[in-house]
Amino acid sequence: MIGLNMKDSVETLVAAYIGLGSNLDNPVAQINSARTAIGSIEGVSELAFSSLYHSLPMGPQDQPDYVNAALCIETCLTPLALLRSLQAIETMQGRVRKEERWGARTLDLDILLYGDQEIDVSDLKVPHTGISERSFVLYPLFEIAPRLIIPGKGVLADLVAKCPLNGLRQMA
Ligand code: A4P
Ligand code: MG
Repeated sequence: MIGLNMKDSVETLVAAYIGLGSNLDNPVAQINSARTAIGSIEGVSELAFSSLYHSLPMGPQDQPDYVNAALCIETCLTPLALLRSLQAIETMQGRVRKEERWGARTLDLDILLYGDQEIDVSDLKVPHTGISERSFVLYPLFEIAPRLIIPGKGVLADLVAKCPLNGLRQMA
């Protein structure tokens, strides 16, 4: 794992939300081991983890269905340090980046929210792009943070009310 130094950390702890997705090589196991790995990052502790959700693929349809979940953490990592740590976990769990947009993957870890910040730099957009239209993001997030406000997008409960399930279902 990447070592923590002063420029990777902020002074006050921030609540951040991470979206987890997988549709290859035992997605349930992928999501559960990613949860453990994220909780083991230096400077990160878990606050809440949603149920697992079964979802239909957004993007190319010739790929398996997904398992999605949302995780709330408390962290002293900067947004970019958190992104690097999440990408290292994706790589450790066999993620291969291909040309095809939105193709199948063992693990996708997206920073959905970082405190109440809006971030727009070349490697990182927060809130995550498309957050307000994706059932597989909104419903797991709503389960763990029903009163959340999404910076620049509005009240999460209102976004959920407007978003069809699109085949999303909570797994047992
Ligand atoms: N990046 C920018 N902002 C962020 C952020 N907030 N969190 C950059 C994480 N990464 C962020 O990501 C591409 C680049 O986005 C990274 O280099 C990072 O610097 P990636 O993980 O390499 O590729 P990707 O995930 O395929 O790209 P993209 O466009 O972010 O895809 P999405 O939006 O993550 O969607 N269907 C279902 N049912 N469930 C899913 O979870 N996921 C996707 C991928 C497609 N279809 C899906 C699902
Ligand atoms: Mg992604």
